[in-house]
Amino acid sequence: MERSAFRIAGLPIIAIHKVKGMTRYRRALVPGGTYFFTVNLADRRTTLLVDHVDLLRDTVRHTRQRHPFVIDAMVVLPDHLHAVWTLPPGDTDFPMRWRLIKTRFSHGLPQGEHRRASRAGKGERGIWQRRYWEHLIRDEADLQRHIDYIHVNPVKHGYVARVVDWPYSTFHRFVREGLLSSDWGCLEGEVGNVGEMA
Ligand code: NI
Repeated sequence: MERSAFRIAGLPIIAIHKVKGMTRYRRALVPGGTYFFTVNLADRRTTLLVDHVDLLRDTVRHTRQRHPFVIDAMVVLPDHLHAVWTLPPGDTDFPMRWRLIKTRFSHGLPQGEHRRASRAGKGERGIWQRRYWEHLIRDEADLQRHIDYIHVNPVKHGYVARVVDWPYSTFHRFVREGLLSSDWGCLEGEVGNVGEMA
């Protein structure tokens, strides 16, 4: 039994115990307020998101300052990202937030990159896929599954052998906060394929 807790923007996530090395979280879910997302680039062969990860970070920060939300977990892969967000009570406007992030990131790219990526995606707004996967988190088990899925994703996609080796992930925050150990990993079968799109 291991116990620790931390708060992000006032929302406590409490790790209550570990089962076979996996941390189980308990936190107060805001009904209707926590979502899992998969957002893809139009051209899945490009690596824009990690090539320009600082731009992406600034873009997300800029958007959050104006339209707050909590990032419960997030991972950035070269051509797509996965995230779990909690929106303020009564606010369900994640489409506006994604629109702002996608637009600002696209316009922040160096001209050459922007043109190349736009061409590949067939149009000015073609850097990102227009549609994205969204899933309303139902309960704590669902939250757990999606957070695990996010953290194991770089391994699942074959970018690294160990979860800890992928830099663009909230996994490292979880380790810092004592919620996960740095050697954490889970088998793909335990997490399943909850959120990939073609
Ligand atoms: Ni993925």
